[in-house]
Order: sequence, then C-alpha cells, then structure tokens
Amino acid sequence: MTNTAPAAPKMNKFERFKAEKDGLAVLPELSHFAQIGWEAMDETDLTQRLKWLGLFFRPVTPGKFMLRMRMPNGILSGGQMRVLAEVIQRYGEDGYADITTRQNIQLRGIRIEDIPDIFNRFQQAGLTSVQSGMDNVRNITGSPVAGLDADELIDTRGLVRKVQDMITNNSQGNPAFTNLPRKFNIAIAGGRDNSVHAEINDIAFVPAYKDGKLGFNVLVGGFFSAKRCAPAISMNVWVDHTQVVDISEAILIVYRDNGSRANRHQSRMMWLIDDWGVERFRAAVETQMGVTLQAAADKDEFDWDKRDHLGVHAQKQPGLNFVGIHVPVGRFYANDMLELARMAEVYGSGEIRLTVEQNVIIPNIPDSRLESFLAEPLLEVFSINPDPLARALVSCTGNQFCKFALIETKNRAVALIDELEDELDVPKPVRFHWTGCPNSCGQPQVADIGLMGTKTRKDGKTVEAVDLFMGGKVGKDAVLGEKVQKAIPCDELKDVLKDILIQQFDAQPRSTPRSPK
Ligand code: SRM
Ligand code: SF4
Repeated sequence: MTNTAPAAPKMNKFERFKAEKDGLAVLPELSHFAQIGWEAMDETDLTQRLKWLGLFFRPVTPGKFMLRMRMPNGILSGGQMRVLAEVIQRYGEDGYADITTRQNIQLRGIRIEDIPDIFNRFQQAGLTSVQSGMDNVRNITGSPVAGLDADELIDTRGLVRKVQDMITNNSQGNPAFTNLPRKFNIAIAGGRDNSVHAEINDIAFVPAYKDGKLGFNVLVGGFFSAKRCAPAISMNVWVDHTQVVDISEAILIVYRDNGSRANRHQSRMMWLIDDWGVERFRAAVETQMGVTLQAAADKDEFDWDKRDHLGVHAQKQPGLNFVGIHVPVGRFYANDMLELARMAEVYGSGEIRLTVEQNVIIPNIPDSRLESFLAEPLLEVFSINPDPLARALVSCTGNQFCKFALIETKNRAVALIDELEDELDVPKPVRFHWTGCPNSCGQPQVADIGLMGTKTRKDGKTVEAVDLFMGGKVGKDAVLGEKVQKAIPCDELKDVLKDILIQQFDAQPRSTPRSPK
C-alpha cells in the first residue's frame, strides 16, 4: 500500500500572493509608501494589495490612483460630500468623481503621497474605503428611499450599516473577511420595486411575509462575469431582521472556507452552490449559525415596476419631499459636489443619497423650500426631469481609466444618446446600460438595451464595437437580458439603435427640432 500525502489544494496566482501577505497588511505601511512614491513600491503591493484599502493603481494613468469608497445604502452627509470634493479639488483637472453602479463613489486623480492625510480626513468625517476592492465584499446596497418611502416595507439603513460594520470591523478592517475566494456583493431590499437589482447579488435579502411577520427571503449566488452570468436563486430560507447580520456572516464563512480557489473564473459563490447543491449549502450555513432556519416564504413582496426616483416626490413624513437629480453617467466634479452638499444643507437635512442608476437624491426638503430649491442653477446642469433616453442611461468607466476596457464608454454614451434624442421623439424612458468589456460592471444584462464593448474588423482595420443585449427586465419579476447581436462597429451603432427604438419602443422620427434643454 502506498502512503502518499494528499495533494495540496490548487491555488491560482492571486491566492499565492494573498497567502504570502494579506491585502490589509499594507495599511500600516501607507506612510512609508507616501514617502517612497509609487515607482519604488513592491509591484504586488502597488497593483493588488492597495485595493484592499480601496486604492486602485491605474495603468492607464500611472501615479493617478482611483479611490473607491464605501457608502452603505448609498447615504452620505453634506459634510462627507464636502470632504470628498476637497480631496479631488487639489488635483485640478485630474480630479473627478464617479457615482458607481453600486450606489457608491469613486474618486480619481489621487496621489499616493496624499493618502495618509486623506485617510485621516476620512476617519474624522466617518468615511471609509476599506475592503472595497479585490476579494472583499463590495459596497452594500439598499433602497435609496429607505425611511422616506410611504410604501416601503422595511427600512434597510440600519441593517446595511450593521452588515458593513460586521464585515469591516467598524471600518477598522477585518482580516476574517479579507481573503474570500473572489469578490462578493450583498444587497438588502426594503421596498416593493427591487431598486437594488436583488437578482445580481451573491446575497440578496428580499422583503417577504412569513406567518404574518415581515422579514426577508434570502437569494444567493447572483453574479456577472466574463465567462458566465447567473441570476441569484432562492436559498429556501426566510429570516427576520435580527438574523440578517448572522446569516450574512455565516454565508461568508461557508464561502470563504469552501469556495474554489483554483480557477479564478470559477470562484464566485454560485460555483460552490452548483457544486454542492442548494440543500447542502443551506445545511452548511445552518451548521455555521447553529440554528435551523425557516423555509422561505411562498412569495416575496416585489410587486412594483422599478422607479428611477428622479424629480420631486412626497415623503412619508408630511410636508417633506425627496428630489432625484440626474447626474449624466454618474460623473461629477468638486464644484458640483460642493454645490450638492450646500443644497442638501440649505434646503434639506444635510443628507445626500446615491442610486445604482448613478444619480443623486436630496431628501427632507420641506414644501415651503421646494420652489427656491428648484431654482438652483445646478439643476440646469443636473436636471430633475431629463429627456427619456438620457434619464435612464448608465455607464461603466470604460477605457479612460480602466485597462480592461475595449472601448470608450461614458463620453460616447452621453454623445450618442444626445444625437438619438435630437433625431427621435421617444415616448417613454428606455434603459440603456453601457459596459466597456465582458466584466459587465455597467450591467448590460439588466437594461432594455445593453451595450458591451468589444472589437471587430471593418475595412481591414480593428475598430471599437459593441455586442447588443436586450430583454433585461427590472423590478418585480426581473429577468436578465441576453446578447442578441454581436460586434456592431460603434460608427454604425446609431442607425442600429434608431431602428430598434422605432420598431420596439414606439419612437418616431422628429418632424420638428426638440425643444432646447
Ligand atoms: Fe466592476 C473589475 C469598475 C460594478 C463586475 N470593476 C472592475 C475594476 C476594478 C477593474 C479595474 O481594476 O480596472 C473596474 C475599475 C475601473 C475604474 O477605474 O473605475 C470596475 N465595477 C466598476 C464600477 C466603478 C463601474 C461603474 O462605473 O459604476 C462599479 C463599482 C461598484 C462599487 O462601488 O463597488 C463596478 N463590477 C460592478 C458590477 C455591478 C454590480 O455590482 O452590480 C459587476 C457585475 C456584478 C458582479 O460582480 O457580479 C462588476 N468588475 C466586475 C468584474 C467581473 C467579476 C467576476 O466575477 O468575474 C471585474 C473583474 C474582476 O473582478 O476580475 C470587475
Ligand atoms: Fe472596466 Fe470592463 Fe468594468 Fe467597464 S466593465 S469598468 S471596462 S472592467
């Protein structure tokens, strides 16, 4: 009988560098990095481990980092927005900020020498960027109108905060969850319209009644990747609000300890669920929690179409309103952010919210102040009632800053929508989502019309192109869209989209020019 040792588990190169040194271990080294500069840093610390602190080296703009925050439930104060604006203001025309598809903010143009000062300011302002990249849990999304919406079922704000605090050890950094097999997304929905896109998260809490009590059905395993996209499936579990943190923790531990670390393209949690079956996965989570969980409620409470929250809306608090403001493809600058902070403080309660459609909400504006709020000059740039195509436009970063991008996205998306609005009268919003590569950060699968960057050959040359996705349904009964056409050269795209808008979305060619914005 041979006595061979069991084979060591296979590890990909990411697993090897994480095993050598945890990402969070760069935190105490930041002052040193600031002194020596990025050029002198260890390659893996620079290009990988800094992401554990939210700092992303951008090969497209070396030395000018992207800094990804955490914004639980997409909520921040005017004071916090001002701190973020002041951080990018010092970088002049390199200083941008983007609202992301996870209700979050990313800052651009950041220099490593300023990081110790920036992180001090974050700490004083109650802001954090910890564990926002790489094999960590991303920003946790919740209903953008939690606590404001008269028809909401559960106010998700406190729960989102608690889950974030568990995962990040109250923003100090939590080594228990800094070495997952892969990235991880959590959403907690409290409204009726599935405003968080529950179906595309690794864990989604969806409001549901069980025996007359309100809690959540738990969905697991939703994700997008270049190789595979899968909607979340039922875990056949219902929890009440007191169990949300515990079950999140247990699922993360089960995934952390059992998820595949061999092939990075097969490491998201759905691959583990496929491998085990949902029953075994559920049993492992119960064992981890030391409880028997209740079976899922028969139905969830998503019974509305998804809202975009733009414009003026009465809140459940009599006499107060929230106003949704459109920020084209989520991009704004220090001056815009300072203005938003001022407007939130002067007219509202100082609070600002973000949506997964990359827009802003200012809540708590009394009826008596609405008129003067609506006369603010910023609202001429960031409209509260944009044209129907601009209104529902979402875009990922694209090749301006992202090395994976196969095309430019944000500027092209805005320009093309503007041309389409000039030429067509479109009766209702059509949700366009642009994404620069198959990683799908811009979520083309949730759009009416999704556009994914690719390359194709035209007249003997390689040109920028898009794959076309259609059929994404959001809100109740959400369904992922599918690729329906491949490799449309970008310079032919306008005509293709015009035909689709006319044939499938009741658009009409304009006989008179559109009225000025
Ligand atoms: Fe993403 C990687 C940007 C939401 C799937 N994503 C990246 C990187 C970090 C790649 C890089 O290093 O350049 C991009 C940074 C570019 C930059 O400079 O901004 C990036 N992802 C984004 C953002 C900023 C898009 C946006 O413009 O809004 C979003 C940031 C969210 C946040 O605040 O944390 C963003 N990414 C998403 C989403 C959408 C979502 O979460 O609802 C997805 C698909 C859903 C999912 O993850 O299941 C997504 N990003 C990816 C993937 C593919 C993951 C996979 O399992 O294969 C990558 C590549 C990777 O992780 O290897 C990626
Ligand atoms: Fe970059 Fe691709 Fe994500 Fe767009 S979809 S931000 S191009 S990784």
